[in-house]
Amino acid sequence: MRDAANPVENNDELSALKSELGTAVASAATIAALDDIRVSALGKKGRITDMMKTLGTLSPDERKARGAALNILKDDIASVIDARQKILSTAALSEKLARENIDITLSPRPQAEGRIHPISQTIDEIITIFASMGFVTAKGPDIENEYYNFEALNLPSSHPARDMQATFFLPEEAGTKYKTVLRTQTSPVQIRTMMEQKPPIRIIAPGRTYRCDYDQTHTPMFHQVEGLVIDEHSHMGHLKGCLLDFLREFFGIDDLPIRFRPSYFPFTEPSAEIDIGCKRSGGELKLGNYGDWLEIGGSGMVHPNVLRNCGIDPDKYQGFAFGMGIERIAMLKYGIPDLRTFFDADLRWLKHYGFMPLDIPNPAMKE
Ligand code: 2NM
Repeated sequence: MRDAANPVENNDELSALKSELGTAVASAATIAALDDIRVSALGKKGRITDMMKTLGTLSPDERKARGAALNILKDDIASVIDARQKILSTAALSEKLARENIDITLSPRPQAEGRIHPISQTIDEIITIFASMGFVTAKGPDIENEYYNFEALNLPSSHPARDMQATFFLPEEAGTKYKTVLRTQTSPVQIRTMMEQKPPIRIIAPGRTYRCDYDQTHTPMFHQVEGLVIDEHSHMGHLKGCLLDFLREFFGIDDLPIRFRPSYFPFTEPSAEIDIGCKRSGGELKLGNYGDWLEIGGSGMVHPNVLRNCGIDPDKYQGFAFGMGIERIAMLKYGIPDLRTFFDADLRWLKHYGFMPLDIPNPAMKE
């Protein structure tokens, strides 16, 4: 006898279909595979749907019995598929969560707070511009002795300019001919280079210098860049053109004029003070071709005595040298009003005037 209470189980065809679909559902490994089974059984052209379409050909009694059985089968299969779907989607979620695991115990990476100090930025710019003009950057010790810092530069110990420079002396060492000093300019780097290398020489020496001086416009440590060219034919015209090209590039002003004023340095002859064009109005200073002048550095032809001191024959070789204060040109370019703030280590100041590591070295050099 068939179980009249279970119209699917007591129908061989429907119970076989139910168990076939049940097995297929149980072994579906993915949601996509399960969807295929759902479509093949319950979709528009699915097997159970097809069976329902044939109900119309049956007698009313048969139709009623088979219709009820098919509905039960349809509901059974749908709920088996739903149950499997829940299992598969839970598993898929767990797998995704495991795959996308983030270690929240790691501390977040902080935003970079540091800045490049305007002096470092300015030195980078100076090196970049002079490099494009064929200058190599030379370095030397901050702690020097009086020979390299004075004597070789044509400043004998009797020379009054030695006192002018407010030198820092280090404690004297017994048996040394020359006292140890903090270099008062970067020229000893040029002296060492001339002693070590043969002309042609074309260097700049940017770096720290020290003088015992402290007021609105002087700090005991400051930065200079000095340049030196030694070959057989360089002259004042080359010096002026070289400084003109550098200063126009550095300040990004195409028609910036420069002017040489006669001056005196023991290590150059002739010597010239370098001025650049500017205007002053209402306490404001603006660089450019406006008729007024601002001193920016010193320069000249290297004195024959200096060449001789370095083992270079002044009858064969000659050349020019120049020097500038780095704080000064940085203040002019970046509108920094107070020298002493460079060395206050004030992080708010640095955030305002400092540079990001990837900033273009010189905004005037974009192309
Ligand atoms: C300046 C002004 C003029 C200078 C001279 C030399 C050397 F070593 F070749 F003699 N180096 N730098 C020089 C000349 C520096 O700074 C205001």
